[in-house]
Amino acid sequence: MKTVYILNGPNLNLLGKRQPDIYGHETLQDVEVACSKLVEAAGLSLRFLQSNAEHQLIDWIHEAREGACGLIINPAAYTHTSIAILDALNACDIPVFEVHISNVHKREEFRHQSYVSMRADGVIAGCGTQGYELALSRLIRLLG
Ligand code: DHK
Repeated sequence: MKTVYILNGPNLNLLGKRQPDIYGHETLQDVEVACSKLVEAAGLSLRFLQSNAEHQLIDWIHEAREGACGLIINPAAYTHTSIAILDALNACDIPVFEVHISNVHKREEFRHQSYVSMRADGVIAGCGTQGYELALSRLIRLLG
């Protein structure tokens, strides 16, 4: 069975508790449940992961490079700083989508720059946690 990877970066383990005015009230587990339903309906399997550590995200991208049919990533703050994550994504030949829960372009200037966007096939920002489902439905259509 083909596997979709959904990777989440630092502080997203606090989703639902952290700045709900910006990131909403849904937890990361709620997001995983919603994504699982879409992935299962498409006959795919899901690896849904979160880490606060850059090296762990990079190791999972390497894993996805070997075994995944597509990758969705919310790199959180590493979006704006991590050339290492960009390099890891550039080593992947699978479709890559970048998700941000908030509209980063409406926020502080340091959030306007994304290294990951230099590789992503699509970017979704400002659609709340629904952004994960939007990215997934695009990925599933591409794979179809
Ligand atoms: C999440 C974060 O933690 C921030 O560092 C990013 C992103 C935005 C989001 O909107 O999902 O700047």
